[in-house]
Amino acid sequence: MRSLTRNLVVLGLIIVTFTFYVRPPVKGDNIRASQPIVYINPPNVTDPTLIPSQNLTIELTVSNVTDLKGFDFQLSWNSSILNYTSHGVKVPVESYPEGILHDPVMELMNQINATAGTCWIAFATIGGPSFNGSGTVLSVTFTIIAFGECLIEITNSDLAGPDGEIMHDVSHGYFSNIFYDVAIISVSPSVTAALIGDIVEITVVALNNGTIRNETFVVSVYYNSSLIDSETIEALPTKANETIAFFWNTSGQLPGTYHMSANASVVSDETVVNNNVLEDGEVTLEIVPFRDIAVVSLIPLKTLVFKGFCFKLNATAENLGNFPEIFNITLYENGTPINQTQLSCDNGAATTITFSWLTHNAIEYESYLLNVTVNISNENVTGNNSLALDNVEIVHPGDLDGDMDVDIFDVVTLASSYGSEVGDPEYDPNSDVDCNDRIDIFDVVMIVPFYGYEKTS
Ligand SMILES: [Ca+2]
Ligand SMILES: [Ca+2]
Ligand SMILES: [Ca+2]
Ligand SMILES: [Ca+2]
Repeated sequence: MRSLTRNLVVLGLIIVTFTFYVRPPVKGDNIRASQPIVYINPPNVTDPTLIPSQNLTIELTVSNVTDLKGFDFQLSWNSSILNYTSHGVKVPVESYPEGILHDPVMELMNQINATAGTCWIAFATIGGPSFNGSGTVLSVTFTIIAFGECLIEITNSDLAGPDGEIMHDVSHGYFSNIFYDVAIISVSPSVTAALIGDIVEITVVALNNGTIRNETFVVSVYYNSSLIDSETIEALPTKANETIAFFWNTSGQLPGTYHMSANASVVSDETVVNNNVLEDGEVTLEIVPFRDIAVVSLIPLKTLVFKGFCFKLNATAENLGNFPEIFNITLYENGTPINQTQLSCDNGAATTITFSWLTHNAIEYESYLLNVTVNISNENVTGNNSLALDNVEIVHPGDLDGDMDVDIFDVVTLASSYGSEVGDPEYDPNSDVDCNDRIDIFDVVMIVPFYGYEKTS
């Protein structure tokens, strides 16, 4: 039973030792501190900023060794990515305190094949003491000449002591400057301001900023946080960019300022994602101006107009457009402008103005055409800009019934509304001769001088 246990322990040790020594290289290998180990330092160089033309220096290091008298190492690397520049063997420690082996040392092999990407070094201490501890064996400097990844492989590793081979672990190095990165580098709306309903073109430029892989990804463009459209970019080569035109139909949007942005979908293994979104450019949308002022009513305050006396009419204009307007409103007598004023009116609102027509030069018992017209520039609808009062008759002062004389019937007509005011049922605007909204003795007195008039021809 004891013999079986001992045999199992020995077998286990053999398996463990064998595993440590011939274990295939693994990227990012962990280093075992308790065993002698030969490794590349730094073990894992993954750095996308190491672009071609930059240098990389690695070291071959022995750690935790006892009774070391000599070594024989061979390295290999991918020479299409890493181009050998120089190297230095760090023996003995008397010359290189960070190195290994004690003086005197003999160089058995010190050979670089830059084209093949290989290195072979073998040194031994002849007659000197053994080396114990840790130290650098070799430093190699490369010039990076391409994007890619490769192992810096320890293809042979022999550590020799007085008793022969020193068992140890081996850990290869790894280099990569590969990275995957797509980005939006420009978002440009074609205009900074547009009318609602316009089509706004937005030009987006996307970049494959990665090092080795064609990228297929989706570019989406947004106004504020709302999607306008998406498009897939197929197999964009590394370091190439592509320009896409998007078209934003602004129909139905509210007036205001909108922020444009674009987004590139994240590709696999992408690490830099903050450049996948770019907000740039604003578009201010404005309402399409619709301008329309209309004269919607024209109401005379009297139906009979005494020559030489006042005549008033109320004109109401309405703003049927979509923003406030200031405009002229004009009263015409038989096509001749006789009174004009300026009005302001909010959209959707109406304004009433009272026009006075002075009739001193009018001809009695002739008909006049009065017309009120509004004018604004660039108006969308102009057919509603005028209203007319046809056949406005001028009569002799006092002829309240319009029968071409001034007699008792006219006086009786006035008397029937005597004492009334605007708003009273019996108020008759024709009888309010002086247009002061009240029918009183002054109105009577004003027509008395005309009593007895009769048109003769
Ligand atoms: Ca990115
Ligand atoms: Ca109009
Ligand atoms: Ca009369
Ligand atoms: Ca009056």
